[in-house]
Amino acid sequence: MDSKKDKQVRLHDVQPGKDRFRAEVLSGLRKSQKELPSKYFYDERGSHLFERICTLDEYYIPRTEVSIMETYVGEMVELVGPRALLIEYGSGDCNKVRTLLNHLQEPVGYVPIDISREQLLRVTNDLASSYPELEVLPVCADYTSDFELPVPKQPSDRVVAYFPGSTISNFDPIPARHFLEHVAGVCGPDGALLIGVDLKKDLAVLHRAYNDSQGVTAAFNLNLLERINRELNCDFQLDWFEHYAFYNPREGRIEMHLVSLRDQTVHLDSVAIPFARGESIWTESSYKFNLDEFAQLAAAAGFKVGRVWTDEQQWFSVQYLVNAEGANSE
Ligand code: AVJ
Repeated sequence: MDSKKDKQVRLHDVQPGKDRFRAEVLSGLRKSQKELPSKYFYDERGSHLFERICTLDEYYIPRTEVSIMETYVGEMVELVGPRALLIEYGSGDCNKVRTLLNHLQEPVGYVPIDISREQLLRVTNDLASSYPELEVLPVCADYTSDFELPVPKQPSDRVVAYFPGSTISNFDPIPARHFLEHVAGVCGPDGALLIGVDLKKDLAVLHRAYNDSQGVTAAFNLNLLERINRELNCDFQLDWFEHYAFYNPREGRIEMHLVSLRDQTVHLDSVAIPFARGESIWTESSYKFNLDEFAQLAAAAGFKVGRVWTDEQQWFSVQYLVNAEGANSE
């Protein structure tokens, strides 16, 4: 018997189709401030580039979050309790969840959700071999849209969502509230959300994190245009656009843009899209919070902050949110 084959996990695939991609690109490029949704960064190449960003010294998020997870995982799993169903939004390379899985008591299942199909397949097969007892139920989806979650074979005592990496930073305030409301609904009254939240800090540190010296973030940003060229019938000239990222203190967010270096016209099928020199496409926002601001956002979505763990410098936080009305809120 081929035991390797037995461990192959089955992927539940509701990835957004090409039509949706094309429609979102077109409507974004027709706005007066042109924009593209940041979720489309993560094709195969984009996911690789993001993994490289995560190894950069300047990009402090992953190592800070990992150190918080490793220091406090005992307290985290104690709050989660036994027989939990763990749902991860944007599982990426599935590395951070291993810290939790190594300590959780008899988790009944793990549902990683990610938009990057190839990466999801690759990493969930590895994960299933590392945790042969665990039921792994991957879902390829845009988790900002509605889709059905797979049901594990064993009943769970609690549904806990895991949303690391401060991906919540990519949402504008109102969509962020809607997303958290949705997660609160998925977890139910006894459930919880363990979430990584990036904090406000020295502006030079923030600036460097999105303007790394090796240009990996620039390549990650520009790859979005390359992907659009490749997957849609489009003719962006990559060297006529430049990566531009800055902190907007009024809005409390990093903004990433791609700035047109000349007057030019780009075509998507038969649609001509004019660019003036200096005009930008806004490709990503990355909101930074202080603890009060995030507690307010959580409260607006029906969550109560149960516990906050941070690093010594208070650069990053991992937070355990519970249903504000649920049994665990006291
Ligand atoms: C994955 C959304 C947390 O905003 O810091 C990294 C993505 N963009 N470098 C972030 C990103 C540019 C990242 N998040």
